[in-house]
Amino acid sequence: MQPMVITAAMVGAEVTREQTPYLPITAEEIAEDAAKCREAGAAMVHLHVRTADGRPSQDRELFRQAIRAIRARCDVLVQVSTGGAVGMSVDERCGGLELTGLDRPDMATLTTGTINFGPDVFWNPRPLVRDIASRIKALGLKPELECFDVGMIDEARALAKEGYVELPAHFDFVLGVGGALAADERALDFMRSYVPEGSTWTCAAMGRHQLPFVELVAHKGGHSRVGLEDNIFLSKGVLARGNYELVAEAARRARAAGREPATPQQARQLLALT
Ligand code: KMH
Ligand code: ZN
Repeated sequence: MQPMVITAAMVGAEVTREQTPYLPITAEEIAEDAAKCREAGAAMVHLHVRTADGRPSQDRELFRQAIRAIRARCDVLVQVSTGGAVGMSVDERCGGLELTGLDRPDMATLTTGTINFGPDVFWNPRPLVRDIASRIKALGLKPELECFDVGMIDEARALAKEGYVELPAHFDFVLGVGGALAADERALDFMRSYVPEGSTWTCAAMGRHQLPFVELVAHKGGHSRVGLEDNIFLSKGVLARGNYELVAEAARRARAAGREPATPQQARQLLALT
C-alpha cells in the first residue's frame, strides 16, 4: 500500500496556552516541535502563526521567521493556512502567500465555502474564495482544498471550470467542526467517493475523533492530518506534550494498518506538488 502523508496541524488559531501549555507559539518553539514531528513521521506541517503573546496572526514576517526556523532544522514540507482566524480580512489571511524565493511555502490551504464554526461563522463567500485561489495560483502553489461539508467539493469543481484550480486536486476533508459535517465514517465515505477522478485526499477529524480516524483513513487509502490545532489530547484526559506525540501515534496506527509514513519527498510525488 502507498505511504501515508501525515500532516501536523501544529498551531491553529483557536487553541490557547490556557488549554494546553504544549502549544508552540514562537518560531523556535514551532521549529523544535516541527523537527520532532518530522522524526516521528510527518511529511508536512500545516502552519498558522501567533504574536508573542499568543494571539492568532497571519503576519508575513512571523510566517517568514517560522518557515526559516523550520527549514533550518528539517526538510518537512510547509503548508501555510489562508484560513487564519474567524473575522480576519482576506489580505490578513493571505500573509503567508507573500513569501517568495527561499521562504516560499510548499502548499497553501483554500477553503471553498462558508460554514458555521462552533459559535462563529468561517466566512468564505465565493468572490473571496476566488481571490485567495488567484493568489495561490500566482505563487505557483498547489492548494489543499479544505472541505468542511459536501457542497464544498462541488465548489471545487466550479473553481476548476473557471480556471482557478486544476483537477485532479488534493482535498482535505475537515470533519467534526461544530455546525458542519460530523466526523462520521459515512460522511468520510461519501466525501471520498465524491471527489473528481484521480484526486488525492487527507482527512482532519476534530477532537477525540482525530486518532481513530487515522486508522480508518489508513484502510481507505487516504492521508491524515493530526495536531494540536484540531485536538490537544493523546488519550482521554491526557494532553499531548507536543504535536510530535500525536504524529508518533498517527504513524504507529498507520503502520499497524500497513501504511508507512511518507517522507517529504514521497509526499511531493503522492500529492503532485511542484
Ligand atoms: N481557523 C479556522 C477558522 C485553514 O487553516 O485553512 C480556519 C482554518 C482553516 O484553520
Ligand atoms: Zn488551519
